[in-house]
Amino acid sequence: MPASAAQSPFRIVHTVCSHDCPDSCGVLVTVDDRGRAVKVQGDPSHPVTQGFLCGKVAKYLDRVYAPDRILYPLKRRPDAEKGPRRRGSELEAFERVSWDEALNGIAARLRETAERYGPESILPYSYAGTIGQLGYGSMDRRFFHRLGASQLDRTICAEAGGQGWKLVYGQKLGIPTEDFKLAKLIVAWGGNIHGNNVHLWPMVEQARRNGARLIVIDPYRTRTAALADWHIAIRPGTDAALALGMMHVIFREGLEDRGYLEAMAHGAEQLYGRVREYTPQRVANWTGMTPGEVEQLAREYATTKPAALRLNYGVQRAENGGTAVRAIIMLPALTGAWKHRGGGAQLSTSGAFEFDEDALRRPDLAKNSPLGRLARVVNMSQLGEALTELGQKDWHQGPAVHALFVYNSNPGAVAPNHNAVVRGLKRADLFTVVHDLFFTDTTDYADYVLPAITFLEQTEIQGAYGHYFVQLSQQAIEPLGESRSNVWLFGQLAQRMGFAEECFRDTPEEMIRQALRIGADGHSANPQMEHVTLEELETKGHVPLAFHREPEAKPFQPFESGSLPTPSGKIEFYSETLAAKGLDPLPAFVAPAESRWSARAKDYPLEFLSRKNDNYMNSTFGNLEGHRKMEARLNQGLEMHPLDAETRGLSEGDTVRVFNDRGCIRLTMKINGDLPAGVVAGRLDWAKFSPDAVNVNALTSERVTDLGAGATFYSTLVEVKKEPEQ
Ligand SMILES: Nc1nc2c(c(=O)[nH]1)N[C@H]1C(S)=C(S)[C@@H](COP(=O)(O)OP(=O)(O)OC[C@H]3O[C@@H](n4cnc5c(=O)[nH]c(N)nc54)[C@H](O)[C@@H]3O)O[C@H]1N2
Ligand SMILES: Nc1nc2c(c(=O)[nH]1)N[C@H]1C(S)=C(S)[C@@H](COP(=O)(O)OP(=O)(O)OC[C@H]3O[C@@H](n4cnc5c(=O)[nH]c(N)nc54)[C@H](O)[C@@H]3O)O[C@H]1N2
Ligand code: SF4
Ligand SMILES: [Mo]
Repeated sequence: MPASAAQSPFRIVHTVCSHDCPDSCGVLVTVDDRGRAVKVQGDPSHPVTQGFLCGKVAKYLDRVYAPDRILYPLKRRPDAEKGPRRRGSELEAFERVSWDEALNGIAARLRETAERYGPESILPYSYAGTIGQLGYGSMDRRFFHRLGASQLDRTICAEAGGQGWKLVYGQKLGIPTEDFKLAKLIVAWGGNIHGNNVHLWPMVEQARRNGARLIVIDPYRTRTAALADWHIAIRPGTDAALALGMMHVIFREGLEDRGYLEAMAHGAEQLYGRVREYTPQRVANWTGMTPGEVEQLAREYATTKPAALRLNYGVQRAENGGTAVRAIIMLPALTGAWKHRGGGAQLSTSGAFEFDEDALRRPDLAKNSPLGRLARVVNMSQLGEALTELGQKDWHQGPAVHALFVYNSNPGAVAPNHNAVVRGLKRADLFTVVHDLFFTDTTDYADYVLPAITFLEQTEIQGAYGHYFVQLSQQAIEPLGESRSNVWLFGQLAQRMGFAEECFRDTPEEMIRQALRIGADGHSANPQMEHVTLEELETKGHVPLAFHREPEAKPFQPFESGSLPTPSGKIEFYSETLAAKGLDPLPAFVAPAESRWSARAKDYPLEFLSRKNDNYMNSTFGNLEGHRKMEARLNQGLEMHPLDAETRGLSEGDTVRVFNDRGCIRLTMKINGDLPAGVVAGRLDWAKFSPDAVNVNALTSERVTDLGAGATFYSTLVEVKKEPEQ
């Protein structure tokens, strides 16, 4: 080692960004000799990270060392009411307690609740604050299974599309991210690549330098759409119609790949019968396109090879989102796009990572719970109902919810039907614990607030939903103050509850070995990870899955040939699984119950998109000044087409009330052509930043998607009126 390196006061630690983003970047953290992180940078050796980070995480030390981080456990003061607090005044509602006091107090209350109402009256609520394998679901699940608490159906993001994908292909695999650079046509369908999945963008740029075209299908002119060769501003919730119309044209013009269909697909004949109804004219009436545009898109898609679809999650936030995803992903099967490297589709690559989740989560512990079985399941996309109506409706068996344990999530901001959620959270008899790093819209209702940590402060193992690399995230710095990881918290609580099972004492290192099924020879026994060792992960930080080890010599082309894990072993256009449930086995377009075609539209005629922010991660980062400033430079407020503004007599800068029968939010008018007439948009922000302590989710509903019972954030009708002058 050169003398200078030996004496360097800095060390560089390989970590992994654990935010809920497809890119799962390798992040190199520079730590000084006092143990303080002084710099973060993208890992240049990671083929997808390519040495850069998004704008949010490039400023990550602002989050790690934010002055308002919660650094010790807190307990609500007896006289402090639950409810929204001004930023900066949250601490007034709490008193500092020791971890001992907090853990004992929580354990006692959980025990009492379980005895009095049954353990299913306790509801854990978590999502993707961290997507590391341990932090997302391990010790926490062990704890709640053993306790007999209700299980949470984690539907808020990806279930509709996930189920749609599995019905057609059996497994969530897709084009390797790096291979998008080989495509000659890229269609971003309901995905904001530039804003939400920025490490795919260099591949798109490279493809375009080689002559590829980029088409974006999105009602909103996102950064990605503004940079596209063709932006199709489709009406929300009409994607299934467009996909079926494209298939109509493809069959009509003989552009399908007969040989591929013969070998790989099930139900092509039936699909042909179905799509005959979807003429370009009818599809144009639904989507707002012209019939000529539907035809042009179908021809360009079917005749350009390789053609890559980047289908992201925008489509499946509509009520018919599961079917829409199903219909769209049939396109590359119909044209044989999977045969060409760089062709096919990508929704998520997560199906490729088969970590040993049962070993991490131990569902078998439910047998040791007072129930002696797995507990009932509550849908997280219906938290408002769960907190206010459960126990009163016969469709949800079991007791009302009397204790709520929130971690990895901020339902006070992100859950649909905000006002119902808040009514539930305000219940004086509801015992609420929140484990987070900041005072959020949810901590304002907590009885205990516990301090959590960032990905710099723990050891983790992580896959990805936007690439094929397993990564080890090493602890770069000590947890700040008394903050602690999810694994530590639930391990400790288990001790206080008197759970004797050995697994509650596992260390993160032991759990990483379990997730990887590390055998006596030091190798993983997981599918596609046979070559993975901890030593290699420690040295390199990232290791590709087996099928992606030699991408040039042996490229991975999913669904090019062979048998699939579907009931027929083929790509399923026609689903016997759905038929057996009495559902339509073929895709069809059904207009959402909240759309311009529904009766509700008489009262609430505008389709409302409650969108994400380019500089936040859902609600995460929304409290940081620097991130707020970056976001403020973009369009904020209520965005509306000039025609809709004119009919309502609204001008730029007016304060307006955006409302429906679920709620109302006041926003400032922004008139622009970034969305079609009839569609308006607002951004997901923290409720506590608005004067009325509500956010866009005051308008969204708890209605769920056709497949997977997911949330329907983008199927929402509203009306907009000028706020009367005071
Ligand atoms: N910067 C940033 N990055 C993120 C996130 C974030 O909040 N900010 N969130 C992360 C998370 S949790 C996820 S799930 C992913 C999501 O990544 P994306 O799927 O890209 O996310 P969305 O922004 O929800 O939706 C994409 C686009 O779909 C459009 N859309 C809405 N309705 C429809 C429709 O009916 N049809 C079509 N074709 N398009 C429609 C929206 O206008 C939006 O621009 O991004 C992750 N990355
Ligand atoms: N209107 C509208 N609503 C939406 C969406 C939308 O597009 N529009 N998007 C939806 C989607 S796609 C999703 S995925 C959900 C996201 O919903 P959530 O997963 O709840 O996402 P975040 O808002 O990022 O909140 C995550 C919280 O976890 C905390 N956290 C981070 N790391 C840790 C940790 O290690 N331990 C603990 N205990 N906490 C941690 C963070 O500080 C943050 O407060 O929101 C949904 N809500
Ligand atoms: S949020 Fe996404 S793009 Fe940004 S650093 Fe994390 S993984 Fe990478
Ligand atoms: Mo998400």
